[in-house]
Amino acid sequence: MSKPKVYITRKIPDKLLHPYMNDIDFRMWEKEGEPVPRDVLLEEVKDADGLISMLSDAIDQELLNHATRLKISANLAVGFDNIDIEAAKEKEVIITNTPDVLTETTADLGFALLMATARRIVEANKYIKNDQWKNWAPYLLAGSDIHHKTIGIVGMGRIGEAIARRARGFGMSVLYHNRSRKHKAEEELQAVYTDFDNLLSEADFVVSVVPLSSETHKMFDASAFKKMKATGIFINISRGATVDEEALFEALKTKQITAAGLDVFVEEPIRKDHPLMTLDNAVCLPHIGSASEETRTAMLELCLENIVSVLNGGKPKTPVE
Ligand code: 8YV
Repeated sequence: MSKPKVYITRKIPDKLLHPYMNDIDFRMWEKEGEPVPRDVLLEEVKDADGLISMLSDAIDQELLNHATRLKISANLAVGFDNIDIEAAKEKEVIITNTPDVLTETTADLGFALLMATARRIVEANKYIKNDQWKNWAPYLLAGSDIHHKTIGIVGMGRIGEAIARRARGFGMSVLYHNRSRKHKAEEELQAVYTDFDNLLSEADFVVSVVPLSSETHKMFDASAFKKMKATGIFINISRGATVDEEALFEALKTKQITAAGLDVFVEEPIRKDHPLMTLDNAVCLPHIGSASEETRTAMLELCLENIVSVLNGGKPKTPVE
């Protein structure tokens, strides 16, 4: 009997595959600098039993129609907005994600953006390297304090809670908004539930960690930014499409809000000439929330465990249900 085939849509280290190579025929897209072309992916899934996909791969009806042997698609992310879950269910393709293993790393990055924007780290780095540091002045590159300020977390899931824990370590007050109340976070982290509008107007730092859905699409729009403090800082580590980027650009350009730290964008990779790229008060990152060596390895190992279990007739460890 031939081995089952698993296709991986990006290059990953061979050493992660070694434990399974006797039983599985792994194929992957080897070119690091470019994503797998859609026609190649559609061809590869035709005889694949398993797939490891990334957020930028659309696992949609068309792909699922091509993938007649596919039993499982393991998404290398906690989010799965790139996947047509209903279509996968209909085709009886199991979808898995990578919750928990990336929680703390992604919260670290959220906090890194918060600190970088509040203390103007990127501007300061550019300033010194551009040889602009000729004198010391009392308010040279003065930012805003972080400690003892108020953070407003929109989306109090696992990552939201991990951010709240960090914020408490900085002596911050924590406000949150979520579909449902989180009693554990309220008791253990003194997180205070509030409605969205109040969070926007009270928080010094507004952090979006909310999953993308029809309700959260563009929830940070012109009216949301108007409600924020002029000293307010907006951080987005969830999905670009939770934000109206034109409205955010206007709010930053006109100093309606002070700064933004953005790890995610409506279109990824974002274009170099995108208006947000022109602003000194926007710190922008290429979607690296979970990108530590340790966490990306843990995420890949989890994808592989899910695939091996399903191909051996077992249950996936972290199914999307
Ligand atoms: C992804 C993310 O892991 O987990 C998510 O939902 O947004 C990131 O951590 C990364 O973009 C790789 O797909």
